[in-house]
Amino acid sequence: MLPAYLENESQNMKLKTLFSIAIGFACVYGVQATTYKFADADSIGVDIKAGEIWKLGKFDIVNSDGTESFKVEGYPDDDTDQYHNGVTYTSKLGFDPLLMKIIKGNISFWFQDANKDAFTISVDLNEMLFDVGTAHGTYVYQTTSLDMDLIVDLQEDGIITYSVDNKSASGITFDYALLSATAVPDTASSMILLGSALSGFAMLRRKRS
Ligand SMILES: [Ca+2]
Ligand SMILES: [Ca+2]
Ligand SMILES: [Ca+2]
Repeated sequence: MLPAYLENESQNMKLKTLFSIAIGFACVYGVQATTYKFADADSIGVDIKAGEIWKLGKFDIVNSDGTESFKVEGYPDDDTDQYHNGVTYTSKLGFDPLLMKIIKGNISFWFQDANKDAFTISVDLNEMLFDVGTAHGTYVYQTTSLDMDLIVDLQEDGIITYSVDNKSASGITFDYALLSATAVPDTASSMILLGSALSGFAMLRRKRS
């Protein structure tokens, strides 16, 4: 058995190592301009009749919801910039609402109208209503950036729900939905974590002395 003071020495070494790891962790989280990319790719494939509201949409960048990825198919390929035909989108999960902060994001929806008739669709993201106006045939709705309400909604739990209200006189097919978001480390909560690690360390010291 080791003399008591030697045991204490090795305990101190361990604590010092822990301490410097905690500092290193805080530096990585707090100083570097790390960004995280998240996405939820949803393959929908539902027909929504005239006047019907489809309410099952959910973007989730924390947990998987069944659709891992989709490839845009059956859209005009003469305008790839608009329809992204042939492009595959894959979910990237793992957002942590406590440790990360959403800074921006965007949403895309793909719709088709078999008859090429004019139709109107509203996309409802919780309380947010987007009127996409009158469209002809194939339509892609895309926001360039999430607004503040949506960012707050997403930040809270990594989830945004959406529904589609088909206000046109004919049926539509809702093919795909995509959410992309960018997050950065939340320095404030990292510092709180470091703070509790430090006070734990201080308590250990007091207990042993
Ligand atoms: Ca989803
Ligand atoms: Ca999905
Ligand atoms: Ca939410």
